Amino acid sequence: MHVRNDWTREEIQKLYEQPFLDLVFEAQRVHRENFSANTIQVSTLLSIKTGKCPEDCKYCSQSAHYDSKLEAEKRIAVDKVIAEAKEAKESGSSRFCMGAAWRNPHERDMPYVLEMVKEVKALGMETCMTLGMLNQSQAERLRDAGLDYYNHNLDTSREYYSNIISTRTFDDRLNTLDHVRNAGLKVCSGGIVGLGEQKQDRIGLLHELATLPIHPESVPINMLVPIEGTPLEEVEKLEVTEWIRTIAVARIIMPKSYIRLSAGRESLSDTDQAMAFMAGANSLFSGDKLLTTPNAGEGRDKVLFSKLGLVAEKPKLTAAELSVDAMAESA
Ligand code: SAM
Ligand code: DTB
Ligand code: SF4
Repeated sequence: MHVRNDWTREEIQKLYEQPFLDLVFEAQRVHRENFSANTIQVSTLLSIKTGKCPEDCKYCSQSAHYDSKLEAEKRIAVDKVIAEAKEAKESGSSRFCMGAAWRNPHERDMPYVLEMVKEVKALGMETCMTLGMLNQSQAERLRDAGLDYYNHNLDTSREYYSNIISTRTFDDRLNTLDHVRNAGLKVCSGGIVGLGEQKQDRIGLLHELATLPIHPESVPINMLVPIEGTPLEEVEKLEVTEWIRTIAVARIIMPKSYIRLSAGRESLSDTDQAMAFMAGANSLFSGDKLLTTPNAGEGRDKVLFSKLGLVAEKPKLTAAELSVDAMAESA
């Protein structure tokens, strides 16, 4: 299938606004052309530095600008991270995603994150980090340490961005994505719905993602988890069908990308999630916790996978990585 980076906003709007069942049907057709129908990629998240973030993202429990009652935590020890990664691997996760509440990593943080990447990678897992803005040299050093993916979301449309975050710009986000891409890392970038945005903003976000020079390999579609104490605490809940429409359009316009069910799953029924898989979602975060908020736990996901006949994807490792993995397992 031909992958397009020249989608117009009008084309995306037309896809988004078609009757729901036509949209989901088309998304499932595109999905089956590009992926195996019943396989889901599973990642696990861990917060390696929690809270007191200098950024003012209005949705976030970790921003120092709001009183969200979150208990802040300093950088956690690398040993602890490795123990969590091993546990995630044993429970069937193929990728380990480490997040820090920073505007950007300071140079003094680099040895810490680089060591962590090396050690998680040595377990035979795919590695992902989300640490805020990166400069070119930081992206390259992360790549050299064995980082596979970098998560950095565009979050919402360019027009709505300043209503949600004022401490950085949409172009700051695009610059970091450029550095990550130039370093040869895989990109994980998506957004949040349910911020009080309009349909036009969801369409605008999809348009930005699908017209990047190379589509992100992974596209998380988060649904707002309202956090007490943040400005978006009382925002009106978005219709689940709008979240599913966003997923379905993402699947159609970025046919080779993994579309990830991210935050917000805990509050959704199994049938809502089944509909999201039907709309082409094929990855998710497992475990009881996301970064700071509860997630549909492992037990609930096992039941969901078994009910729907879904299987977790095995990590995609090179032959050399697989032999390291086998050695680690026999040790
Ligand atoms: N600090 C880094 C950054 O912002 O790039 C990485 C961590 S941040 C928590 C990662 C993403 O999680 C955000 O871009 C946003 O899409 C999502 N997120 C954060 N808080 C959320 C919430 N309350 N509900 C839904 N998604 C949320
Ligand atoms: C993404 O798009 N969603 C994940 C991951 N990337 C880092 C984070 C969701 C965070 C939800 C709110 C919380 O747990 O603090
Ligand atoms: Fe900080 Fe990321 Fe939360 Fe924004 S989303 S406040 S950058 S941790």
